[in-house]
Amino acid sequence: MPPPPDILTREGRVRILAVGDLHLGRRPSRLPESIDAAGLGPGEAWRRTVDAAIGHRATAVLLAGDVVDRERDFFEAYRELAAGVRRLVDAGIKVAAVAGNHDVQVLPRLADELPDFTLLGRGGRWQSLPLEADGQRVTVWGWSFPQSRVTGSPLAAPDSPAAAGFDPGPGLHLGLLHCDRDQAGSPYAPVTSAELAAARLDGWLLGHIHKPDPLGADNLSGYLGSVSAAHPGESGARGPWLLQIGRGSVRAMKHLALAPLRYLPLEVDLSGIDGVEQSRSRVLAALRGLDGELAASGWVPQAVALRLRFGGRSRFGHQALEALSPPEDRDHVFTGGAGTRYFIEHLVVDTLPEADLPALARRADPVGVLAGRLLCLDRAADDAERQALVRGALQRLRDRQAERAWQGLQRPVPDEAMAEVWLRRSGMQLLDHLLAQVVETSDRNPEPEGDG
Ligand SMILES: [Mn+2]
Repeated sequence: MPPPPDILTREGRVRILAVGDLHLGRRPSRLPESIDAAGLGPGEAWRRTVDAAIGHRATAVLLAGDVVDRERDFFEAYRELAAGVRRLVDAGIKVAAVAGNHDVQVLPRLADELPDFTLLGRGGRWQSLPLEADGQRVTVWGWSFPQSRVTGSPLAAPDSPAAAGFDPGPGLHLGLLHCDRDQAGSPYAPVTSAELAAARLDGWLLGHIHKPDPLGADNLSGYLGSVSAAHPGESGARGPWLLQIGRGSVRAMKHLALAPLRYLPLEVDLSGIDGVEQSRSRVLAALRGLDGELAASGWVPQAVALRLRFGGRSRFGHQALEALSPPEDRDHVFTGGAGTRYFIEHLVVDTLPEADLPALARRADPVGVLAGRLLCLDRAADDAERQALVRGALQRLRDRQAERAWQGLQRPVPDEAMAEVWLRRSGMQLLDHLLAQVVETSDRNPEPEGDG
C-alpha cells in the first residue's frame, strides 16, 4: 500500500518511526470465521511498519513496549521480529525498544537472540541511545519494566531524565517509556503529566494506553496507541508515527494509519423508508460513503469491522435488523473499491417511532405545544419564531458549557446548527416520553407496544 504523497515535508530529513503497543501474538477479536484473523493482526501491522520505515528511509524504529503480547508468544514474536529487524538492519535502520508490563520477560530474551535489536533501560535503569544522521544529533532515553508490576514512577529514579541536575546536552532528546499516565496507584509504572513535562526532554513517546493521543509537531508527548486494533473498543485509525527532524527540532509528526483492520461505527438513518427492503439501500449508501472517505484519507485497510447502528424515525428498525442478520450476510456485506472487505461485527437498532407532528400539534396539551415547536424548526431560517427558539437554546447550551464542572471536556463552542440538532433530538425524545405517559394513564391494561 503506497503512503499518501503529502506525508513528507521538505524539511526534516531525519526520520524516526515511533511504534506503540504492538502485542505480537494477539489475534483481533469478533471477526467472522471466513476472515483470516492472523493476516489482519499485529504481525501484518509490523510488516507494514517495516515497509514504511524502509520506504521513508528512516534512521531508526523505536518501540514503546508491549511489543509481545504474552510469554507463550515467544516463537511467533521471534519469527516476526527477526524478519523485520533483518530487513531494517539491511536498510541501515536502527531498531530500539523498551519493555512493558506484557513483555517484561520475553522482550529481553528476544533482544538476546537478536543482536541488532537494542533493548533500552534493561532492569529498570535509564539508558540513552545516540542517533546521528544528516548532521543532526537525536538522543533517545529509555527505561524498561524490570518486573511486570511497578508501583513507583520510573521518573522518580535518580538516573531519570526528570531527576534534578539532569543535563541532556546538545541536540534533540526524546523519551521512550511504557507507563500509566495520571493514574495514581497504578501498578504499571504510574507517572504524572507534570513529571513528564518537568523532564528536560523535547518529547515523550509513550506506550501502554491503546488509544492514540492527538500528537503532532506541536504536541510531541503522549501515547502512540496500538499499531493494530484488537477489538471493537479500539476503533478508528491505528498505526505508527513518523517524526521528521530538521534543524534541531521535530518539523512534523504524522500518524501512519497502516493497520490492516479497522473497527468503525456506522450510522444508518432509516427515516422516511417505506419498507424494510429499502434499509439495504440505505446500508449500501452508507458503506459507499465510508469507503469513499477511507479512499480519500489515503489509508485503505484490508478489512473493516462495522458496529452498525440503525437510527432515525422508522417503524422498520427491527425488521431491518432481521433482514441483515442471516449468517451468510454477516461474513462480508460489501467489497470496497480498493478491495476492502466490510463486515458487520455488531448491529444495534436505535430507531425512534414515527410521529405525525401536524396531527399532534392540533392537540391542546403539552404534547401539542411540543409538536408545534418541533414543526417550527422546519420553517425558513429567517422565521422569527424559529430564530427565537434556536437562539434561546443556543444561549442555554453556552451558559451550561461555561459552568466550571464541564471545563475539562474541551468540547467545541456550540453554534446555531448544533442547537437545532440538539432541539430536534431532545424534543423528539421528550415527545416519545409524553406519548408513553398518556398511554399509561389512559389505559390501565395497555397492549405491548412495537415489534420489539
Ligand atoms: Mn502495557
